[in-house]
Amino acid sequence: MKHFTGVVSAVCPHDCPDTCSLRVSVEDGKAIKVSGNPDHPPTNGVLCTKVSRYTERTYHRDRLTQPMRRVGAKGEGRFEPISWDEALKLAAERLAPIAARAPEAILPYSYAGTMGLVQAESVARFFHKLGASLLDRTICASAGAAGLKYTYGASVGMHVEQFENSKLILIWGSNPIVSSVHFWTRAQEARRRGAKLIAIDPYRSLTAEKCDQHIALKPGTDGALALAMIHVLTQEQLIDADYIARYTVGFDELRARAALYDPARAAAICGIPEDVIVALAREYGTTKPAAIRLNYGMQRSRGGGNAVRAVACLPSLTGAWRDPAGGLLLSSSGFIPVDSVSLARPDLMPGWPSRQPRTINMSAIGDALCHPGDDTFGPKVEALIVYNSNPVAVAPDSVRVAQGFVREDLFTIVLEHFQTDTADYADLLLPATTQLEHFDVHKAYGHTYLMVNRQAIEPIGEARPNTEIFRGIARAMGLDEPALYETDEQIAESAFDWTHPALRGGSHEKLMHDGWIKARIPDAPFAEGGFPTPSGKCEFFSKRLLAEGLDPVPDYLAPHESSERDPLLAERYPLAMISPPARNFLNSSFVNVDSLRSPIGEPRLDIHPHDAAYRQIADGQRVRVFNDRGSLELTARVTDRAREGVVVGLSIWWKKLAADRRNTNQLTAQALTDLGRAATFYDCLVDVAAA
Ligand SMILES: Nc1nc2c(c(=O)[nH]1)N[C@H]1C(S)=C(S)[C@@H](COP(=O)(O)OP(=O)(O)OC[C@H]3O[C@@H](n4cnc5c(=O)[nH]c(N)nc54)[C@H](O)[C@@H]3O)O[C@H]1N2
Ligand SMILES: Nc1nc2c(c(=O)[nH]1)N[C@H]1C(S)=C(S)[C@@H](COP(=O)(O)OP(=O)(O)OC[C@H]3O[C@@H](n4cnc5c(=O)[nH]c(N)nc54)[C@H](O)[C@@H]3O)O[C@H]1N2
Ligand code: SF4
Ligand SMILES: [Mo]
Repeated sequence: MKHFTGVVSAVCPHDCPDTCSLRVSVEDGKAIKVSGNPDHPPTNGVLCTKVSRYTERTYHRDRLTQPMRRVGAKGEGRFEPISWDEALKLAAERLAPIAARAPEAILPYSYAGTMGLVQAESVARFFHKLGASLLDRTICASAGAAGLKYTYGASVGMHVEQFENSKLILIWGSNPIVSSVHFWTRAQEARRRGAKLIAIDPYRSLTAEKCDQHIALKPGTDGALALAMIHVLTQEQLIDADYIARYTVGFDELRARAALYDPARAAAICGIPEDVIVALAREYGTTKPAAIRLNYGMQRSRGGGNAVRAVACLPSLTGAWRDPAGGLLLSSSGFIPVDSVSLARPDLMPGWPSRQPRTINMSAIGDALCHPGDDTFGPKVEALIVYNSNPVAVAPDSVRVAQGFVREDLFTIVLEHFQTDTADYADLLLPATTQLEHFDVHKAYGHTYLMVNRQAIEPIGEARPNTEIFRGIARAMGLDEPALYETDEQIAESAFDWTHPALRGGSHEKLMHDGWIKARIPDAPFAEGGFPTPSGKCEFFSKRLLAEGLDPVPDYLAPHESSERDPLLAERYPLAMISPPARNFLNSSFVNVDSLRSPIGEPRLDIHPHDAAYRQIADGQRVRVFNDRGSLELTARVTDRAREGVVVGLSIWWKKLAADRRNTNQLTAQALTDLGRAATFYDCLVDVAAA
């Protein structure tokens, strides 16, 4: 491998629905270029701007190349290099006594720095063996996933390829030019073939400005819009009664609920004209095939789960599913039979399956780390192991998060490529390999291919794969569970359930040989119902929700921070802040890559001219954005891209690379969504003043 020259087939590891196939050109052991694989249909030879710079990130001067131990004060970010033997011994010495006394005081924290099933999902087995606390992984998609689960039965929907043939595409809470460029290519092709594209988004995003129509509703009000559409569709008989009768349950209850949301009421809630809502419903009900590309933007406020449910009802009401180019796509990950038990090995947990350790919600990590421990919470968190994530930058209510991380009595290990904001708080900082330096297998959530990532180059410096690091800690702790020592290749062998009908004709060997396999999913998966719910139908009415004591029919739930819920707060902080992804970054990844950060320069806040004038704020001026949780300084961009009453701070900046060492999560809250216990990043009232 050291002097290898040639092309290696890899997979983009990032949290993006497109999961591209990469071709890595290697010369004499060095990766020269990463390009999109032209043979892989979803990738079609194209990569986004950021991952085209993957070699710049891989060989970045700031890559962590050696294990390091903290020498400065907690959070100061001063370290000294140590050997791997010393590092693993230190980890073992600190973790072993906690594991023996109160294993739940150990908390792993991870998200989707890599989506590899080996380098991400399988690592949980180490923590299960210890009996460590479980992490509720809610920071991104769990409200939407719950919304789909209670309606369709799983995260399932249209094939991305089929959007090319749609005649109407609602791009709802989604900015695909930024976050799913391969879907956007399909949408443009549909447009060339005569389709109309409508963006539903409080912000005139790069995508919204290119659509035929842009409906700029207030953040967190999508549930009301969808219910008003249902109201119009049912009133005007723009529904498919046959599809409803055969393949859905709860139509009467849904119709009764929607009756409460006539277009006038929804218009007042959403802050958009009534006739726009009526026209949208009529267009949706009369255009065939009509498709919805839903994304996560709309589920990051209190009612996000219900909102996704309400939108998800639409294609079943109109029978849009009958056509392969009709229906809805939020995530298709539920089609792929990943063998999570073989990967994560929950059976290693002491007492499994009757007893499980406590679960800590990652979206409230600030409160969890600051909690002193008691009978209901259980033991105080004493050891935190962070991998594949940068919580000090990305988790909500950052002031509180930092308060937790800075605790002197918390032992923190961080596995990273770079010295991120989180790494600054480590006691032990361990260098991890990037996707070019390790092996993995992947599934996607925006297409239905299983894929193999082959190692292209030797690890940089002394970096090691996550799996290898945990094998090392397990060995240093003297753990004698064979599953903890499986090689990456052995782990990959059991990553998928090859007996599942979707993988008929496939095998691990075939996957290794071919590099990818497309799961067998019908083109129009729900043309004749067959939803993976308990009833086998699309559940407008969910008995499961009822059994959990929740509303069985979708409703609109006003944001936590809104005049409906908290008029006094809304008076003090009249602007709603959203902080959706920036084009050149992938969450907080790539912010430290100069060629991607320098075109943006500095973090900004988009504010509507009226809101700016009222506060005597000029374009380009430094402003302070604040609420009771915190404040930060940004440069104002006065623009009607942000609708009135909404300010937009494209995220997620590395704090330490901002002038005031802060980012928008200074302001966001730890409050959770209605379903899925998810984070509510876009449910956040603020005010703005000249700095
Ligand atoms: N370049 C880039 N790509 C990314 C990411 C990134 O950081 N950068 N992040 C990745 C990750 S982790 C994820 S989860 C996905 C996210 O992917 P998406 O969910 O598609 O996120 P965005 O692309 O930002 O689109 C969200 C849009 O929703 C809008 N929005 C905000 N609040 C609301 C609301 O209440 N209702 C409606 N209707 N719209 C609202 C925002 O203004 C924004 O334009 O993207 C992935 N891809
Ligand atoms: N204000 C605001 N906050 C948000 C959001 C928002 O829209 N607005 N979006 C939220 C969403 S949708 C998400 S998904 C989260 C994302 O939060 P995270 O999943 O934490 O994503 P990143 O910020 O990209 O951080 C991933 C880290 O993992 C590291 N990494 C990558 N590969 C590996 C590996 O193989 N091994 C190890 N050890 N490390 C690796 C990277 O270097 C990077 O620092 O942020 C959330 N935070
Ligand atoms: S971030 Fe998305 S679009 Fe970019 S290379 Fe990765 S999978 Fe493809
Ligand atoms: Mo995400």
